[in-house]
Amino acid sequence: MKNKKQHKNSSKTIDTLLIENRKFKPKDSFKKQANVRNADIYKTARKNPVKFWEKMASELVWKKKWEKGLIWKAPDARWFDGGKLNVTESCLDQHITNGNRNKAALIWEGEPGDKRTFTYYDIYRDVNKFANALKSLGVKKGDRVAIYLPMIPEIMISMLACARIGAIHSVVFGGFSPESLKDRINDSQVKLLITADGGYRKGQVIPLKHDADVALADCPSIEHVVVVNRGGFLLRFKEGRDHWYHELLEKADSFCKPTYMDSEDPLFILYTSGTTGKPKGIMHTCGGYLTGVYATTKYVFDLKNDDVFWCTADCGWVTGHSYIVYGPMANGATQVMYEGTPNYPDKNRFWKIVEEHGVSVFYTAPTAIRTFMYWGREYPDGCDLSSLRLLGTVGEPINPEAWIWYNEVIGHKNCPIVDTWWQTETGHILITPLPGLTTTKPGSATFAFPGIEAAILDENGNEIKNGGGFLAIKTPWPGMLRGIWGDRERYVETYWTKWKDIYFPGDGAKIDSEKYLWILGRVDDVINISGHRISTMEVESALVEHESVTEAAVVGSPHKIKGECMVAFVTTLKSKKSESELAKILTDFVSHKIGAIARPEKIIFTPDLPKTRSGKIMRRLLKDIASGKVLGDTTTLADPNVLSKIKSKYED
Ligand code: 7RM
Repeated sequence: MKNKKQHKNSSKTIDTLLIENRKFKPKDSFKKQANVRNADIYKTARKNPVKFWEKMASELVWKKKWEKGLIWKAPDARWFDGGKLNVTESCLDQHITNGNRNKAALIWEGEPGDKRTFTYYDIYRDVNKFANALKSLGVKKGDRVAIYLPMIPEIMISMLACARIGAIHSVVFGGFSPESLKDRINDSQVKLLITADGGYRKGQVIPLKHDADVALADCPSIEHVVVVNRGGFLLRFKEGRDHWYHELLEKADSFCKPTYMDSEDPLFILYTSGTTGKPKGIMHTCGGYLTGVYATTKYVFDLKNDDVFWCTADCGWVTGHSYIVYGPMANGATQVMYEGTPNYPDKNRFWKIVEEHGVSVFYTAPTAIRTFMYWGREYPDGCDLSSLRLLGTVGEPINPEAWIWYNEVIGHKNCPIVDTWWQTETGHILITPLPGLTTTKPGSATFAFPGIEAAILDENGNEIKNGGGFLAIKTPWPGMLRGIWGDRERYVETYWTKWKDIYFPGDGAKIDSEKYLWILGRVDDVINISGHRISTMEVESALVEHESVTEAAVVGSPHKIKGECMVAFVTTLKSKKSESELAKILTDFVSHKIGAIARPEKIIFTPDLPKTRSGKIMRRLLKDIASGKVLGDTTTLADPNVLSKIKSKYED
């Protein structure tokens, strides 16, 4: 741990990363007990990655063993081809007979303070019953089921119940607007929706069923709606279409024979933002995905039988799919799930939960860590965090200052930190330390997981051995996306055209002289706000839908807590409203169209936008303004005067 230099400017992640050279070795006490203790794992996996993954797959429950580990015809992979399985047998059935039957699978806390604990048998029983209920409502293998629920145990049960019968789930984050829910339902022709009367957030009830009803006015493919009774909030029911979850469960048989799937059959769709206004339905399959999440959960989080794992993500994001539902359950873990916000009723809520349930492995996002830093260390300091033994981060680059704080204030310098890089598309962690082996550097996700080949390439596909470029994944991996729902062309175009047969994740990165990887952030029109991917195009198209807006350009700007935030530059029709009134109207409008997470932080009204002579908006220059940078090349502007006007307006 040389060089104790303090980094004051935490927002300048990229600059800070350049001078970061502190190192943290795993402690002997951790190394001795780690699930991976021998660095040969990297060598063995590199020699024969498919064999490495086959070994991991063989630890899962298969109905029929695969014939071929991998068939790769870029950009299409078939993992464990010919194999048959139902993922719920690995996640549930095996635990009913292997000694985990009465083990706590899920320790849940609602935001108001209500608590429920489910053993593996409890989850198994409810999943079986709900799977039967879904069948009785006509859901068949391959049908799509949307899930629009708060973070309550039923979200996990619903996902697993779909998997039990081979239905494809599409979880839509509860914070998304009715419009967003509608688009996702219609894009994949969803047959049944699972929602709740409401859920708690920040002490308030989020009226999910009400919002779902708004969406469903325009969703002709929906036949049935199942409603979980979360809080007894008064509701309108549509006769014949709407059903109570608890009533269905009461009537259902307690065993549902699993539907056996081909390894390559779809398991779920999850929508994520891309560079256009339309979200992409990322498709994942059964055998490869489960193998990837199982292996990474076991080796990255070092899970042991008596660990208490808490991943703070929402199941509406891929992190909740992989590291709440499928990875931990396949490992037979005990987990904590929490419904609400970290500051309800007070800013110590997370640390109270850690203390009360003895959380030992904790996985959260850098934006949350920066928020905790900002609130002050008295909140964690007031709680007993001695049960923690491993910490993780995901979602965005972590600035070294936040990393050090996490290590000292939460980990008491006693917990390795795993900074894990991956995407909705990758399905599972691809770049990460192995906690018992890797010497970490704050801000670096370190090295590719065994069996993964990552590199930094330039525009032409030449490898960069020391310095910056684009992150690339050179060989297929089991949890990789198999496509975008209904859009083959976009799949090929987005991920597989930059270089030949090499996956392009859309992130900039650098590699240092010791081969450590440093992920720097998106290089496309996607920005990362609090670990959530938001397409600037999506927000632009929402803005121009408003009657008063003629043009809009949205760019990312550095933000102390959120990592990035959105700044919208808009031109409007003449209006009697003041700019602040209009700004409020427009932020509410975006929130209504997409969801509160997509709200612009700032709206700048300008009579004109900077354009090239051919009429293209030069977002790059707006980004420079919004980041307080020196303006880049302005020679191609049609009217250079526009910029100074916008600039002075921005700095107001
Ligand atoms: C899991 C998840 C993916 C994008 C990805 C990156 C960024 C994620 C890290 C990270 C730096 C990390 N899926 N990202 N993890 N950047 N270090 N450890 O977040 O599909 O929602 O987002 O997030 O830009 O491309 S995601």
